[in-house]
Order: sequence, then structure tokens, then C-alpha cells
Amino acid sequence: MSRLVLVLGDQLSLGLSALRSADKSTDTVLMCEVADEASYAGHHKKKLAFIFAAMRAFASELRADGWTLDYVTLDAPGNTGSLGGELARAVQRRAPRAVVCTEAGEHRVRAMQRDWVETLGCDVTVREDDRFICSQAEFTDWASPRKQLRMEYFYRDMRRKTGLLMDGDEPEGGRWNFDTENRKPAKSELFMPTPLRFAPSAGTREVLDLVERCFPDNFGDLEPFWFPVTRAEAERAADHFLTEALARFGDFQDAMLRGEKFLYHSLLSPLINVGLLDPLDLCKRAEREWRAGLAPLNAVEGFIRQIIGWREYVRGIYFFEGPDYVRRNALGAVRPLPALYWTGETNMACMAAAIGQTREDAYAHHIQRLMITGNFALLAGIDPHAVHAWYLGVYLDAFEWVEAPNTLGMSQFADGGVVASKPYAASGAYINRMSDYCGTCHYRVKDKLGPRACPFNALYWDFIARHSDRFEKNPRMAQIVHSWNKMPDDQQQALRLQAAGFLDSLD
Ligand code: FAD
Ligand code: DLZ
Ligand code: SF4
Repeated sequence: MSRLVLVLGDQLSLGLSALRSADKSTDTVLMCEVADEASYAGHHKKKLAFIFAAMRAFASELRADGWTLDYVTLDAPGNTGSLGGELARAVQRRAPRAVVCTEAGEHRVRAMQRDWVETLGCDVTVREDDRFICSQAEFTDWASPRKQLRMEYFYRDMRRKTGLLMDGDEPEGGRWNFDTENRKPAKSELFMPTPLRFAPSAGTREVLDLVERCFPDNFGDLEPFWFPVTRAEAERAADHFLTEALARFGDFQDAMLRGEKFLYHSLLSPLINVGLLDPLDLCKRAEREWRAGLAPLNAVEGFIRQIIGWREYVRGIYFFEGPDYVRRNALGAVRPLPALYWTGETNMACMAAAIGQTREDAYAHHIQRLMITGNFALLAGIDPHAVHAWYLGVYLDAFEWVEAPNTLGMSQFADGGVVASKPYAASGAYINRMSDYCGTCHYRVKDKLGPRACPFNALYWDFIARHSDRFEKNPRMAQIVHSWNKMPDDQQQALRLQAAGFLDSLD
């Protein structure tokens, strides 16, 4: 009797631990498109299409490699709509001697996997997901004795572990981090690389029809759909980034420009997160560009840090902090998510740009997520769970293990400072420095009061005032609280009234 190997929609890696432990001459791979996974978050239409198209392409890749596939499409007759239901049906269909799977990337699905071990009625093995550089056990060893879990120190350990950008025991260039060189605002006359666009295959077209038929009311534009969905396409997208954009990735990493959705960013996160690209391999390729003199150290170090530093670190935090992490709300924020997050209809040019491109392409780069939509939600006191649900749905790359620590931790400070040593809160001046949005905005970025004053200004001070007790104890925030406390009463009152008036106008 053969085994059944369950592969989930973000486990599209040929070297997946479950596949490694199986035998393609006897075992069957089960993949299933199910309504539950398509609806646990309000997924963007492009995200649904990307996952299903990539799953189908991976199934074809496995078939070509000699595997037997049992692939259940979303509209297959009898589809129960759940992973557990489909697994149970497949067990009935095939009567395997055992089921093997790789642990899921989310607490919710891991709980299901534990349940299958107890209830499925045949032997179930759940293998570790070893597609990461740092295992959970290793992260726990790193985190347990520490009072503060700062990414920078974790990152140095990952550099030592991988040997990336190392010269013996020392970091190449004499420094671990070149971020001080990576804060340049961009100008629109710069030459911008454009991401590779892939015409949908006949298989992807079928998926697009399916998504339009089954999820007509989901957020986001389905067409044009241009993302890579096969491994070969993902590799071409990676090569394109490494040769065309990496060299300037560092310089303009934090910049934002009207009409330039992608700047020098890689757009590789969805491909890495579903398993089409290997993160370590990508970093080694980036390092080779530097060693060959084709990209500067600040760019390559910055890129590698995002992957072996931030990406590994947030995964470590997600599992180390446990399932209750997503329920935290350290700042007690309760305001509902305003409709503008879905419609993009607002006079704030920066918010309209970030939300507009999110609707079009299920993409916004890190600084837009952190310092525009995230910053606004933080300052406005929006319920972090609503913010979390929004980010989990609207981005092509969103999976809870990576989205939640970024949203609840880094962006909303809802974890009380586990991820960030201070909240990422900023007034309009920061946005004006890093972008060209303000020049065309209805609001005036330099004004703090009055009907045309940039909303970020009064909201910023209102946020500081609301949380002054907490933040005056934070060494990185004490100075700003001090500035607030020194402000004359009438000025404080005017700013708070201005903020309240604006917040009242949100629906
Ligand atoms: P690039 O700028 O080209 O960066 C290169 C790679 O580094 C990315 O592809 C990604 O794999 C990795 N990376 C960069 N920053 C981070 C980070 N902070 N955490 C983890 N990996 C990182 N990233 C996701 O993959 N999924 C999410 O759901 C997600 N949600 C986010 C929510 C918020 C509120 C914020 C502030 C950030 C979020 N990020 C998320 C991190 C980051 O914004 C995206 O990884 C990045 O914008 C993806 O675009 P890119 O591939 O062009 O990245
Ligand atoms: C995100 C997603 C979606 C939309 N659909 C499916 C699906 O139909 N079948 C499947 O196996 N996986 C899907 N996924 C990915 C899972 O949600 C993901 O594996 C879990 O969230 C764990 O990270
Ligand atoms: Fe955004 Fe304020 Fe600038 Fe308008 S003026 S784009 S609201 S920061």
C-alpha cells in the first residue's frame, strides 16, 4: 500500500520535507483547492489566482517528474471545502498505509494537522518545514535567554551561520549593516527597471475564470494578471531583478514615487513564500553579483538582510510568541477600519496611491505598507485586528507567519514592543521627505491646523498625547513626549481638536 503526501498551496518546493521522505514510484501526492483556505482571509482576487495557478503548475511539474497526482480543483464535484475534508475523502479513495505532510506555516492549519494525527484513522506523519535558514528550535534557543529580541543581533548570527558576506569571522566591508546609505529619496527622472510580466497560460486563464466566477465580490483587480506562476518563470523574474534592479535596491529602498509602484524592489516575496524560489539560493546569487563587481555592498547587504534577517526573524517571532500573538492590542486601539482602505477614495494622495496600487496589483512595497497605510492606522488608533485582517487579505505575499509580526508588531506596536523598540509613527514631514506625493495632494504637508492641513500632522501629536504615559518611559520616545509636554496648552488643544475633527469624518 502506498502513502499519501499532502502538499499545501504555499509548499510548492521540489525539496519539501514531505516529498523528500516519499517514493514517487509508489506514493501519491494530494493537492486540493478548498473554499476554507480561499476564505479564511478576504483574499485579493489576484492572490487567489496566483495561489491556484501556482498550485496547478506545481502539480504539472511533479507529474513531469514522475509523481502520481491526486489534484482536487475548487469546482470538483463533491469538494468538501476543507483541507481536512479533502484529506479524509482521499484516504477513503486510496486507502493509503500512511499520510505524510510538512508542517503548515500557520497556527490555524497546524492545529488541523495535530487533529489529523488523532482522528484520521491512519498513520499521519507531520515533518518539519526545513525551507528556512533558522529552525524553530534554533530560534527558541536564541530568543529564550534574551530580554529583547532585536532583529539586528539575530541577523548577525544568520550571517555567521550562512557565511553570506563574511570575510572569515568579520562582516565584509567592516560593518554588518549599511542602512545609513539606504535612505535616499528618489527622483522620477531616474531610470526605473520594470518587472517582467508573464502572459497567462491557458491553465492560468482557466484559473482566472474560476476566480471571477467564484469570488466576484472579493477585493482587487483580477486583470491584468501578469505574475510568474511556474518555477521557470519565477527563476526568470529572479534573474531579472538581480541584473536590472539589485544594484540600486539599497539606495532607494525607502523611497516612494507617484506612478512608480515598484522602484528597485524585487517583487519576489510571493515566489519565495509559496516555495517557488529558495531564499538561501537567492541570497547566494545576490552575493555573487557583489563579488563580481556588478552591485554595490550597500545594495546586496540590504537585500540579504531582508531575507536572512527580517524574513527569518519574523517567522521565528510568530512561532516563538505563540497563537495568542495575533490577539494582542497593547495600545488598546478600537476604531473600525475606515472604508477608504477598500475604496482608496481619499484626498490624502499618499494613501490613495498606496491603496490604489494594492487594489491593482496586490502589491505595495515595505515603506508604503509601514509608513503610509500602517502609519495612518497606528496614528488613527484603528483596531489592530482589523488592520491585520486587511494586510492578510490584500497582498499577494500575505501568509500569517510573515504578515502578523510585520503588521501587529512592527507596524501597529500591538505586541507592546516585541518586534519594534519604538512605534513606527511619523508626521507628514517624513512622507514628504521620502516621496513626491505631497506636491499634488489636496492637503498641505507643512500645515498642522485648518481644513487643508495634512492629517498626519495633528494625528501624530494626538497619538503621542494619547500614549504619553507609556512612551515617556521609552528612551527612544521620551524626547518627543517631552516636546509635546512643553507645547502651550492652547496649541495642544488645537491639535487634538484638529485630530478629533478629522477622525470624526472617517467612516
Ligand atoms: P523587497 O523590498 O525586494 O525585499 C526583498 C525580500 O526581502 C522580499 O521579497 C521579502 O522576502 C523579504 N523581506 C523584506 N522585508 C521583509 C519583512 N519586513 N519581513 C519579511 N520579509 C521581508 N512580507 C511578506 O512576505 N508577506 C506579508 O504578508 C507581509 N506583510 C507586511 C505587512 C506590513 C504592515 C509590513 C510593514 C510589511 C509586510 N511585509 C510582508 C514585509 C515587506 O513589506 C514585504 O516582504 C515586501 O514589501 C515584499 O516586496 P518585495 O518582494 O518587492 O520586497
Ligand atoms: C492561501 C491559500 C489559498 C487561497 N488556497 C489554498 C488552497 O485551496 N489549498 C491549499 O492547500 N492551500 C491554499 N492556500 C495556502 C494555505 O492557506 C496555507 O498553506 C496555510 O495558510 C498555511 O500557511
Ligand atoms: Fe500624505 Fe499629508 Fe503628503 Fe497629503 S500632504 S500626501 S496626506 S503626507
